[in-house]
Amino acid sequence: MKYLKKDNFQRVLGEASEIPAIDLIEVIIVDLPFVSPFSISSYTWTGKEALLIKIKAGNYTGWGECVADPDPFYSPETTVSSQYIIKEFLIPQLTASKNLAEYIEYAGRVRGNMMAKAAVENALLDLTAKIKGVPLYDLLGLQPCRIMSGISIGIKDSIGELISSVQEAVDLRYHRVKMKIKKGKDIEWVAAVREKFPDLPLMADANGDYSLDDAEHLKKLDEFDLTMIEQPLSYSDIYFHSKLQKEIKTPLCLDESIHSLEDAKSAIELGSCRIINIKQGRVGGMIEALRIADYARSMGVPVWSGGMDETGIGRAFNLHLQSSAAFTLPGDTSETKRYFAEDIVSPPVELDQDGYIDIPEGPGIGVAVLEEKVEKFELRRETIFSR
Ligand code: OSB
Ligand code: MG
Repeated sequence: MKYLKKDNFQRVLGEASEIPAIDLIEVIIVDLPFVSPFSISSYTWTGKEALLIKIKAGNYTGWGECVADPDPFYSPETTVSSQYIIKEFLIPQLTASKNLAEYIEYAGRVRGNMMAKAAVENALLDLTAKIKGVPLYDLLGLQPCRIMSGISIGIKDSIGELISSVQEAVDLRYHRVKMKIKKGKDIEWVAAVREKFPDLPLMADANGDYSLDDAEHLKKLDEFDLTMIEQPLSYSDIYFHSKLQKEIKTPLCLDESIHSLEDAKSAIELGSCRIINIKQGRVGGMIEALRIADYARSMGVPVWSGGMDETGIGRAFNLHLQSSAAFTLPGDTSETKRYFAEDIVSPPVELDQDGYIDIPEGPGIGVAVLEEKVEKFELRRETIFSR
């Protein structure tokens, strides 16, 4: 079985729960310009500002990426708020803990701040896998496989522009296309794409732009055979999605309002969604992501891996995650070159002829972090621990 049955953290890190002797921990904030701006219903980004964590232990270096943006327009967490939580709470406990179990228990007491927690966990997992000399998927007890690709196309100025972006994605053999929608750029826009691409696996993401009062309007999307509608209602809502799901035929998918296994259980029990977008960076890391995936699978709810326009570091974690057999739908992992002219890792993510992506081989996340590129895009850096 490719998916994890037991408690993942215990299995993965419990046996070897010593924390490696850490020499240095740095937080580095980088800002990579996008090839073109990316718009969702709530905001437009022109680049990816990301907080990176670098943990050095002897000759090994583990990397983590925090998916928070500098602004609170997707999530309440920001690069600055996560830097604060990491520096003041997570790292002091990590370096004072005798073993990982102690740190994990403490991290569980820190409420919210899942993006900050994920970044620290990422770096620890990458470091641990590198010390053991195994790929990250292997550390997590997963089997490598070809990963299905998917693309998230931002809101465009015109329907014509949208159609040509979808055409490019289809030509590259992406396995499914997600289009962003918002009030005023929805029914007509989806209809136009569906008319041009009748058989395309297509879905729409509203990033919380609607309310239950818009149910009649949203029901018009039922005629376009979308695989799902992602987060139509508020970023924090679970309950009203259950009411909407009863009225609409198209499966709903939750993104923003799922931060933990508990949230996933509430959503599935209430019938708020029939599909879940799992972003490891939004739910506190790979371990919680796998817990949610396993639970959803046991409930017959398909999941897929979302993305946060990550640099190559976060993107590599998303790829390893998708080696879990619970991820049965194509995610939002697309080619590096559509986001960045230059990335901070090598090799870039590329699609093969059939639109699949290979998981990078090699210890840890399997991609090499190019420190000269990190320096090139660096905004600021802080040493938060040194021996
Ligand atoms: O809602 O999934 C989202 C990007 C930034 C913030 C929110 C979302 C997204 C994406 C892009 O859809 C996913 C990606 O290409 O990494
Ligand atoms: Mg989304």
